[in-house]
Amino acid sequence: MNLHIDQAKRILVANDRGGYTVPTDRLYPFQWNWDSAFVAMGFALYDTDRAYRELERLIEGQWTDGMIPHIVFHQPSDTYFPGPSVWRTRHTIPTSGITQPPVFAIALRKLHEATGDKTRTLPLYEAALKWHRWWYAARDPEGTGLVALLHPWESGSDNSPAWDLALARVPTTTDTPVVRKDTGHVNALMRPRNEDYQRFIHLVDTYAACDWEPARQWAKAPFKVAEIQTTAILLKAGEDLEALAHEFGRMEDASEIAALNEKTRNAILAQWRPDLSRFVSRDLVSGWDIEAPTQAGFIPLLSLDLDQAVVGALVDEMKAWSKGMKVAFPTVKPGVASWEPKRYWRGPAWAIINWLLIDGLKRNGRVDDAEKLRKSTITAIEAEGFAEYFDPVTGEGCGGLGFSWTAAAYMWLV
Ligand code: 2M8
Repeated sequence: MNLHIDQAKRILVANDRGGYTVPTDRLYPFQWNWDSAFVAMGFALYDTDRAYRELERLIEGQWTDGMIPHIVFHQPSDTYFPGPSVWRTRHTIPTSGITQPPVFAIALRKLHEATGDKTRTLPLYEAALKWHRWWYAARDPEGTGLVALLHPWESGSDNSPAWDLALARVPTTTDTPVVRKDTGHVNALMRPRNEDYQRFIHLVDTYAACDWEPARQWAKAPFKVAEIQTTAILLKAGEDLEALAHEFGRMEDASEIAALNEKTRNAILAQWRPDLSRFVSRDLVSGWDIEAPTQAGFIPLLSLDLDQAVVGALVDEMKAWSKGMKVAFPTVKPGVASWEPKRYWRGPAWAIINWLLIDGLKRNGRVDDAEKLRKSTITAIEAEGFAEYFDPVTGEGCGGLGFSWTAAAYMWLV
């Protein structure tokens, strides 16, 4: 019996708030979109009913236009900022007004494979397809195949150096007073800086003034990034939705999704930069490539069967970043000026990112490299516990503790 698996399950019990799981107590007291998808995959290993509940509770927050918001505020809590009164979305169940990477359909396919329960999977498939269409309609209105983010929080990698240039154009003025709660729970040195929060909230104010209407937001957005990590995840979700559509005999859905997948596959391939050995995002305000060296550039491994020359270059680059690190994989290239090994998405290693990379390495035939990354992740968690993330230099567990997606990742990877 692996005691760590027991502990991981206990974390998910402790973070249960009635059929949904908070990322961790107090720091994140609501249901987060991609956290719940990772958690559902963890539950799928031993409690499929609970896994379905996790996804069912998340879609209670789905908007009529198809968006599944990044936070669903099922019950009030005063330990988090910004809460529902800042978002002003006027949704029946209070939610935020932005979204997060679409891991949901990836989790749903795994869950369906575990149960074969069409009755329970089908409504979730419908919700996922509606959201998939929303991504293309609202976040790629020009039909490029890459989807854009209008807020760094949508990436899940909130203060990544990838946003530094694009975010610098966003004013620090806000209509809403910024009253941070996060730095009361964890060390401020591990969190985004105050000016980041000013800009995050400036964006929320801007979109609330557009009544959260996608076309108005698109026209007004001071931050607009066609993002490679989210698009790569969307493509994997598209592959999984296409497989479910076939399974359910939904042939029209299947061909619609296949066409979107094909367009996105080509669009991602066009973002390969051989001189950087990475894929890059594009800043749609300036029209420039985003060259900041972050983990996002490797995530296309997850959803593309790449040429071996490209895989070789990606893997060599990944190895160079991991060299001398106690824990792989650093989310920013060690040694560059923006690298801060303890500060959130500016350098630390995250179990869920490793999970995506491990799947991507396996898909592209790099089983040994996947195995090394798997061991590094497991070892870090067993040494330090189920922390939100890890300092790759020292291995120290950082951020929130008793963290749900780290528990789910452990169960999946061990
Ligand atoms: C972090 O983001 C939230 C905002 O969504 C925050 O800092 O308040 C990110 O790590 C994000 O990826 C994650 O989903 C969320 C909850 O774990 O926390």
